[in-house]
Amino acid sequence: MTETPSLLSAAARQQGNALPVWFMRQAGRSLPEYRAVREGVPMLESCRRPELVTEITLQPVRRHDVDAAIFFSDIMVPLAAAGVDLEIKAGVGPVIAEPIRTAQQIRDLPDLDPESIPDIAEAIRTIRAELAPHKALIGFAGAPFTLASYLVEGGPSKDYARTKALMAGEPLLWDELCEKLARISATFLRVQIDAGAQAVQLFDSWVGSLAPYDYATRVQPHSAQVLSRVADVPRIHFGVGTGELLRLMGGAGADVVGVDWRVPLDEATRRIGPGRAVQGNLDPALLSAPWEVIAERTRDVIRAGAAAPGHIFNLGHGVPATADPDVLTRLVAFIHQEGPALRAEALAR
Ligand code: 1CP
Repeated sequence: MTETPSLLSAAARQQGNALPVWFMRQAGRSLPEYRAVREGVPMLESCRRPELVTEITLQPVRRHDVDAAIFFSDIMVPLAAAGVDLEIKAGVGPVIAEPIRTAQQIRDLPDLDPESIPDIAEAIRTIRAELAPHKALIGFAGAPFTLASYLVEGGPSKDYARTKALMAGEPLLWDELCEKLARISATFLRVQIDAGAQAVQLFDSWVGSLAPYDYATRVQPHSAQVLSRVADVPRIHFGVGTGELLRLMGGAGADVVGVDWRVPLDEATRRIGPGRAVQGNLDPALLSAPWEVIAERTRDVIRAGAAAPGHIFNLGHGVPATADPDVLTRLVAFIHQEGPALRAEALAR
């Protein structure tokens, strides 16, 4: 008999009192064993070596006993694989050699051939073979807006000024760019699902910078397109600072909406509307607070999450590089110990 991973039950809104937990950026710089295996290997290269991807993906599962592994890769990997000239610079993030500034560059943007990334499929298969059956493997991709923001700005940005100028000033060109990015992301997700990823997360990390009108007209349709192509597995959709966009993000079609720490999960559930599970949302900055504070705020998140038809515990964004891994391990144990009783109590109210 195989045990259904608790994350999949929660995404299907059938979790009962069980409370799955994983952390965005659980694999990465907060772990000494990650820093050790990454030593001297550039980020993009490390994402294309199946043994390394497998090891890094499994590190936080072994150490913290989280209920899901997230595939170790990056939202820029499928763009690089398609032929976009880019780098992921340590301490900076993605840097694009020739940022998109002309219509011709959008027309020339290559497609992603699924046959060109056999290493991704191989890594997924190996991870699934090594992962305990009650743990879920989450695949992921970047949503068109967040990918476009890197391509247009040329790297990380604070205001997304050029991206917004293209979206508002050349909406048809913007749509053409996003249609291409949606195809690339959907292909990247399909390769992961076909190789064994059991759920997917579509990261639209920077979409919280947009007004609802722009999101509704120029972003949601493209994200919805990606999500509709992977409807055979549970889909999680996440962005930062999306308090005013939650209803529209729920409308993009995911099964689970990821919420940052700014909106309590009961209020987020009201905004998202019926029928969708939530994921979140402890403020990552609290990881450096005294344990009793972390425990109390975690209890608050669990109680508020019971208002939704499903709840996957997570941070409101990624694990900070400076986080103490022992705190994360203790947090997972605490959620496993106290989560079910807290949920049962909150559900009975
Ligand atoms: O040298 C290093 O260790 C590089 C740091 C790093 C890591 C560990 C980058 C560069 N990417 C990653 C892995 C990664 N990226 C994962 C798998 C690890 C895990 O979650 O456990 C995932 C899911 C991502 C996705 C990703 N990349 C997002 C969406 C998630 C989010 O945090 O909002 C984004 C926005 C990126 C771009 C990116 N790649 C790397 C950095 C530092 C950034 C952000 C740059 C910026 O601030 O704009």
